[in-house]
Amino acid sequence: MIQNSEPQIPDPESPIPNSKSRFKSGFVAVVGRPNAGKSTLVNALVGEKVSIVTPAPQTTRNRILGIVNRAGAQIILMDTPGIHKPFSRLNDQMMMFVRQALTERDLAVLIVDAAEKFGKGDEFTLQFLKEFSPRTILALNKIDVIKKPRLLPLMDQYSKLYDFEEILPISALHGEGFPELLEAVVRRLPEGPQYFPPEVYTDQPERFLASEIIREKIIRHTRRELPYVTAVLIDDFEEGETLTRIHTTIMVEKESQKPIIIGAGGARLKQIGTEARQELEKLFPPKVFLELFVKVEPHWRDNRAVVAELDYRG
Ligand SMILES: Nc1nc2c(ncn2[C@@H]2O[C@H](COP(=O)(O)OP(=O)(O)OP(=O)(O)O)[C@@H](O)[C@H]2O)c(=O)[nH]1
Ligand SMILES: [Mg+2]
Repeated sequence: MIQNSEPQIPDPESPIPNSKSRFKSGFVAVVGRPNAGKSTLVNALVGEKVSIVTPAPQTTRNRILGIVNRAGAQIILMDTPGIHKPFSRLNDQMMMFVRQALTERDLAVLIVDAAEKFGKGDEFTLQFLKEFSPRTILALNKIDVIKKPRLLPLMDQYSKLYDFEEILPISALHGEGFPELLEAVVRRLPEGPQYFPPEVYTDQPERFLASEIIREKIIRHTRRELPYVTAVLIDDFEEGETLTRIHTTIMVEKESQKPIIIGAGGARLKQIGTEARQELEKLFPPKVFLELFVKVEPHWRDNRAVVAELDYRG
């Protein structure tokens, strides 16, 4: 488990249940279309990077817990992959994680990119949500980039499509609307135990977190040429006092994709490695030795063993 060195201090601004009420806690499924801003929101509310963020859709491939502690409450956010129609074993597994989160939830938060026009993907998402009919707060995200008059008609449109508990405008990037959102969530949580000690903020093993950080850098450098087709497997992870050694395999599907990752004279892979190592050294100080090996694994997205290996709980 990854832990904070300092326990989170309850936020004095946070919604405080009145002194007579008991501790509230619960699991909150954060769902929505790919790229809506789910992971950005979870990171911002937790106050730590628990889930990678890129401008590419289908970045998140797992169900990732991010734990928010507030006075009198513990909110366990479940970040999930974007809701989409799956066409491979990997995508089936991603959607299985969304179903799992929607099954286990006490509450759901649906994140919608308010800057995007309502379309088929939104209809599909609402249809999907209705199969589980959770109590759901709708968060209209990215209000920093939309014209304000757009908001009311959108709220009106959504209110007719699902019986939302509340509809709130937010900007996950700039923290707008967070107090209202947190208050709306905590108000609907059941009374319950503190599931996690306050210093724990995610459930991910260190080696999985490391593979995700590397994958984020790969996507950021190659998303236009290589959408969806890369995966990172940790072959060896040795944490030492002065050095953490991480040996990884980056998978692509075709021989022609290998040079795209490696770049001219290895420049791109070097850049990916440097950026990943710098971030990894913050998690595993003082130094990280990172080895990246690129391998062609044809059709890995339909390979049962490979896809199963990407599930860190499996
Ligand atoms: N302008 C703006 N951009 C945002 C906001 N929230 C998220 N983004 C951007 O939207 C993109 C996608 O964000 P993510 O958090 O990765 O979205 P996601 O819903 O987790 O995406 P998947 O994991 O692919 O399903 C990134 O480039 C974010 O920086 C916001 O409030 N305003
Ligand atoms: Mg995500």
